Amino acid sequence: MYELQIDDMTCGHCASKVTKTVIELDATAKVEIDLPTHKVRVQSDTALVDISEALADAGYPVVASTTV
Ligand SMILES: [Cu+2]
Repeated sequence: MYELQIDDMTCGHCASKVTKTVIELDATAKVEIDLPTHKVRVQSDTALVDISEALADAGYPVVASTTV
């Protein structure tokens, strides 16, 4: 599981865009969003670097990430 910090994710629209971006990369991924802290938890076999790249391309750069 990855924990991503995405400061530019500020509303429900952003949250759904972030979720959609990850799901497009891995349809089996589980995405959990905590909007107040701008944190995203992702359960996926896709490499963290690929997820981060896709999110940056979608306009939501990952400012910090950890594998938990
Ligand atoms: Cu938004």
